[in-house]
Amino acid sequence: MLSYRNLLLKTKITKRKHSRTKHSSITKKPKFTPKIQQPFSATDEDEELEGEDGNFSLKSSGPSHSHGVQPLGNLYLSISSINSRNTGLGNLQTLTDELVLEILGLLGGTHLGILSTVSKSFYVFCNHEPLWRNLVLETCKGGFLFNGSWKKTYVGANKPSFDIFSSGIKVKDFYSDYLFQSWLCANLEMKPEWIERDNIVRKKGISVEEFVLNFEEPNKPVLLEGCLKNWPAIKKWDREYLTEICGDVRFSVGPVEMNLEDYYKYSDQVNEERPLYLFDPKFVEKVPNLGMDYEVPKYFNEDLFSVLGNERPDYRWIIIGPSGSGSSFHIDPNSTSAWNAVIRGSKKWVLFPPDVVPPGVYPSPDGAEVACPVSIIEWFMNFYNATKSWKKRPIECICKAGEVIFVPNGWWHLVINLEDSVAITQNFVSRRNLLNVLDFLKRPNACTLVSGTRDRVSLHDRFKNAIEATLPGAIDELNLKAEEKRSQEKKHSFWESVTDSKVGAFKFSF
Ligand SMILES: O=C(O)CCC(=O)C(=O)O
Repeated sequence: MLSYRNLLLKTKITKRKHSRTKHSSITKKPKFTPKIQQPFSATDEDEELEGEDGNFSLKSSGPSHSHGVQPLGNLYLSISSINSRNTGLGNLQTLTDELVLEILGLLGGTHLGILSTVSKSFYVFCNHEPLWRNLVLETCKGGFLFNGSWKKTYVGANKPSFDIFSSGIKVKDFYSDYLFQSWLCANLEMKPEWIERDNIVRKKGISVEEFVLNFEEPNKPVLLEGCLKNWPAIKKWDREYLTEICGDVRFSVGPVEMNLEDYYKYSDQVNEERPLYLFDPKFVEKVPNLGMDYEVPKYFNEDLFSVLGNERPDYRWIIIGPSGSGSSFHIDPNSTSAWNAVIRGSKKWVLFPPDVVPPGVYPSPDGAEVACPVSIIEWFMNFYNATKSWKKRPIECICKAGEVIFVPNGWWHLVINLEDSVAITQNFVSRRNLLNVLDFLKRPNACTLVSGTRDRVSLHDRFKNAIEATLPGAIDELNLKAEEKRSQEKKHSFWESVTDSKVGAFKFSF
């Protein structure tokens, strides 16, 4: 029986390279002081936890094993006041949990296995699933068959004669916020109130001109309904079809490459904080038939990076992932805009405009790195509520199969799959964001900021020259228009500063 009373949770923060590739992230040591969260208390055994703002439900698919780890707050209510986390670590107890895990991350599977027998504390730390996940990804690359847990997968692949306990041992009196939260985030269901807010503008059957005028030009998100009706993918792309047509082709899945069948076997069973996500920019080159099953919706036909031919940066991705997978807060690469079309499943989106950094997200001053909570669910748990009282509330929606969302350039966005999902996304440059993109590519730190291409520093010049050759005068024309717009805005804001526009009366004062 777990009794989670007075739970104090910390936000685990990870720092990731930002805006460089769509979905490659590097977890580094946190740089920011974790926030302390409100107390929780638990009622039922492993099924439901109660927080200040209501109940948290655990996934019914069988929560992964917690090894009995309890949040630190529970220690203050225990009779014994012994934390076996500390007694079992000896002099190493002064290290933070993150540091202990970082050190254990230097060990191979055999030593991790041996160390886990030293004390209850080492047993819990050495069984931390992300350690085994790293070992599997390092040793097997993408060639593994997931077997219920990462530890079992590692042992099955590397020491097949070994028999390991099928269910983990529960340790008494082990208190750690870090490990508890990691387990909790892997096993929590999304709460209904995190999902229900839907304030995006939805449009069906609008013309391209309306789209440009009302959404692309003012850089506002919109959800477009009904524009995938003619995509063969909508009818064809079920799991059976995709696995057959893709065969042994390997797709990018986080740091490794996997074939679709193995990836589906993994995603069927997985319960982890940040499930591996299939996110492949070369899917059409790898399986040309996939490219024939969809076409770019008419709103996004202008695709100026195409002037670079094969030298263009990555721009289209197939995205496949289980419920709970997704993309944590980021801005899209190279100042491009994007569309994301859901073919199967559904996705919850949270978007903030370029001038509002989402709570819990800390970009570095040059924008090259972003620190944010380790998992998407952790962001919801610890920061979503804060957005309710913000002046600039985020745009939110659920994008369902058959729907497309337009993500304007510079907007922060987070996405979590609410079901097993398949989607296509493309990033693009049109005349509306060409100047932004050129500015971005010219930044002094372009070599760290630009993504999706090897030749980061010269991309600006190559792109500009190719545009000038293909669309002579277009850049000058856009610059002129932008200049006119700026001076209009200046005039406007001067006029506003001397008048009270609401009542229509002058407010000169001397
Ligand atoms: O996970 C997703 O579908 C969202 C992808 C995304 O945010 C992106 O491609 O920038």
